[in-house]
Amino acid sequence: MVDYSGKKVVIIGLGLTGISCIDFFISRGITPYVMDTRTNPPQLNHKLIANITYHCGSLNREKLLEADLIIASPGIALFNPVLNEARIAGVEVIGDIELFCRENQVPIIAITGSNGKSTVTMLLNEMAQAAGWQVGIGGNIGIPALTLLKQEYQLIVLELSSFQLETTYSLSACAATVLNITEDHNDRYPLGIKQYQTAKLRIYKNAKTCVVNANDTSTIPNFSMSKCTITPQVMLRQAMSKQKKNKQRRNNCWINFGIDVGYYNLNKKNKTLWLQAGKERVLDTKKIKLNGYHNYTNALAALALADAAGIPRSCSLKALTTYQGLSHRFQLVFENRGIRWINDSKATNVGSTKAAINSLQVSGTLHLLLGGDGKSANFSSLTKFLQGDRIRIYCFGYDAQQLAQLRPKISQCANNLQQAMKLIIRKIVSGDVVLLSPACASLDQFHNFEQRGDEFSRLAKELG
Ligand code: UMA
Ligand code: ADP
Repeated sequence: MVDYSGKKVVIIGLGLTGISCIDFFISRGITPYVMDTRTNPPQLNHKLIANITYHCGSLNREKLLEADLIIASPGIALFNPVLNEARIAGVEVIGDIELFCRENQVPIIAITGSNGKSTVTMLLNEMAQAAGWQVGIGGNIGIPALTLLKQEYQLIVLELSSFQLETTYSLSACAATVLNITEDHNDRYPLGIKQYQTAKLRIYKNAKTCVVNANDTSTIPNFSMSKCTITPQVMLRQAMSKQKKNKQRRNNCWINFGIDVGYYNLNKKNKTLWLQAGKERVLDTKKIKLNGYHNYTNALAALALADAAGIPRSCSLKALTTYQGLSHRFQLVFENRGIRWINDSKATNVGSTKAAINSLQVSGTLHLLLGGDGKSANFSSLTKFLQGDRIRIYCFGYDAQQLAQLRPKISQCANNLQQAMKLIIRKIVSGDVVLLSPACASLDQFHNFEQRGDEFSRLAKELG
């Protein structure tokens, strides 16, 4: 247990993370100082705040410079000038995951990536439970990691965002993965995708087994994401051989998964798609409850992590055949008169919307709802997924106009989701699919992606 006694601790952010940090320090006899840039953060009424001094509406420079230790919530951009000033003045700035890692003694499986983190985290939860293990899950999935210190576990599965990894130094996972890297959070990474990638790759530091995506070389360290003239296969070989050399130095193990390539791979044999581990076919994908190619790669990654953590293979495979997936992720919420309504509200970046379109089979027309806050994304790579005359696009929210420009002739703009869905209802016929896979965050018009997904589902049932 780390001794923080006598330290002046400042916590920034009065959200889920901030509350869990306040609780942690109080339990160790330290009263932290708390600040939040919002004037009236909702957690201000929390019982833990009762005896705590706080400052709201801005960052309090004086208090930050006086501190010994600053705990920054993931929502706080580290390039904030005041925070930078404190760092330069020698104040230690860390996050809740770092606090957790310094205390934790239980093996950790750590998961990051632009998409699929929650799904893979939940799959590992199911796999470990199928083996009868006491397993705890936390991190970006919505359960602050520090709350996991309150119970005994045999295994902890952490979903980690790039924001959380930026302030983490002591993570030492038994198995870690970067599932994939596609553009996201441009508003937080002014230096571009390389900066975002660097944050994500921090997950491998000290990890015993590193699980990389053979189809996505940017998940492999020492690999430049800048334009390259060699083929992805050659790039992958080079990067993996570099890793093998590192392995001898650092005694860690590298394993890969992918479609058609990788140790854990998706393989077609006699029209059947199999999950394969090495040379062995381990599961017919028809038995997997989750839909879509992207979920098959999630299953492969989960299997690789579970094997590395020592979960019996038979238990992991059983979990893959029973787990139904989380709400708001490519979820069929209503079907009537031959029309399917799919809620993929958690698709908050371009990569996840591409995965949804790739996984769909539509006999009629696809009515695609795009919109929200794109977080400064460049949407142009979506265009090639929006081709043909069997697709119509309906845009809403902050980035509606920009999204409609991807294919102006088949796009319509509306003020909000409800109006956009009213436009759709006049046109749908049997065989069509209505897909909410917005490629944007929801925060411009909703509290969160769950509220957006719930509104879609409600309207689907009401209108459809
Ligand atoms: N705040 C400031 N100044 C800022 C930004 C935030 O004072 O510049 C304050 C807010 O006013 C608020 C508090 O900080 O009072 C909220 O902190 P936060 O935004 O860090 O959110 P938490 O409630 O602590 O939730 C965080 C994660 N949120 C973010 O990373 C933005 C949650 O992930 C995570 O579940 C939770 O910790 C528990 O670990 C959410 C998320 O959107 C789901 N993650 C992003 C994503 O998945 O794309 C990365
Ligand atoms: P995350 O926690 O990283 O946001 P989720 O499992 O919650 O990931 O899924 C978020 C979105 O990404 C959903 O729209 C889902 O359908 C999509 N998705 C899930 N796995 C993948 C993947 N491997 N590649 C691309 N998109 C994915």
